[in-house]
Amino acid sequence: MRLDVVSIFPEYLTPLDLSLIGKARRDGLLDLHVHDLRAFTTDRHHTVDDSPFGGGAGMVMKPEPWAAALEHVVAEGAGAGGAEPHADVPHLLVPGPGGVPFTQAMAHQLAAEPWLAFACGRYEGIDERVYEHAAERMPVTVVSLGDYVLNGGEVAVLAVVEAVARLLPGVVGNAASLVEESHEGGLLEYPVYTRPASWVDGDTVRDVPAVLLSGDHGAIERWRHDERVARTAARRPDLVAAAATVGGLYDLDVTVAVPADAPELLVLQRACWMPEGRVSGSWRIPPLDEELDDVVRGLGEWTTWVVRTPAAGGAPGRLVGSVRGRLRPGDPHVWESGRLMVAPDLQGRGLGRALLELAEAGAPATVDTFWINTGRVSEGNIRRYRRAGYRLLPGEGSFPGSVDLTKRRR
Ligand code: 6GU
Repeated sequence: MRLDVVSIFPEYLTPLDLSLIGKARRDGLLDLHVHDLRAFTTDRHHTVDDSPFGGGAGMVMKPEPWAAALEHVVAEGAGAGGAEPHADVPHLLVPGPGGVPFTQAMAHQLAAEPWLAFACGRYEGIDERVYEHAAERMPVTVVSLGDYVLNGGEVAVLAVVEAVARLLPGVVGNAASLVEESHEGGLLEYPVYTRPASWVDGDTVRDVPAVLLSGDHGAIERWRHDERVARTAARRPDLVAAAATVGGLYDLDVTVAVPADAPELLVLQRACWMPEGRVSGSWRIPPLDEELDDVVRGLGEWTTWVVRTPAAGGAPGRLVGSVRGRLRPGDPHVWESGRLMVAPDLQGRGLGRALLELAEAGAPATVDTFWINTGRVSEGNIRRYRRAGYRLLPGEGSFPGSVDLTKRRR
């Protein structure tokens, strides 16, 4: 990937020589070029700013040096070729507090591009005509790190480059450490511990949670999942609540399932898969074969969303629907959805469709294929998945008596 950064403080970007990003540069995975905007001025004083038309505080960056700098970047980069062929023009990113929020999903999108350029503004901003000039020549995106104000775009470039570069193949050693992280899958990371198991911290003894020393991998996974859910609810209720805005689910509470939901989930899945068992003549269907322990274990292996009617009179609402999703183990490109269920008395109102969309929305940006499985005899399900854009794969599905369906992510 080629990266160009234009700034009046090129030294601000020197941290990009360090650590994994520096190594990626030395390994030839990142081809980073930093340009001094003042090199593109024509006056003796290398002036890059002037006072704003219409009055007001501060200074505005002049358009001409920016146009010259961008022209230089495009000419140099397009001629470079290099080990990796890239596009004729870069995708220009302009950091600023008025931009679209930079997210992990955007980092994944940018990581797929061959050439990014960054225009670091300072002062009150860059003359608006520079954006018009650039947009006639290349894709332009204004990005913001969050709702606060920095003095210039350089710190944001450090953040964006690090977030993007670490997603490139070969930059971070362990691919599994990428998919497991905070913000992938919509939940924050679980807490981590290392030796000593019992830390004598002055007068206080601080022990690592016993489950982590138990050697019971199922219990450890469940504990970690519960910690992620609890942390997300406490620190980022917006991430849990985001799910609740999906169309068709309004008026219902959507949450990520916890083990306390398992008994109701078990009852609902038995009610929902009973018809399939009757039609197929077999009760050896996983959702009918499970006991409470199996359902609890499933909560550790998948992100499961449950839908409840609103709580009333101190009583929790009724669990009326659920769906679950996960990255296919070992394959960050495939998102598996399953256990889509709607209480029999609420079927036919679009709730199932909304739940499927909810599960798909939980997929991280690495995902390019959605996968789902249903009983071969479940013609209604197959029809509904087809309407949602899935195609039936030929032959036997992943379980006896089942079919697999997939769709490309848009
Ligand atoms: Cl990307 N740039 C600047 N200058 N300030 C910011 C920002 C970016 N994100 C938040 N504040």
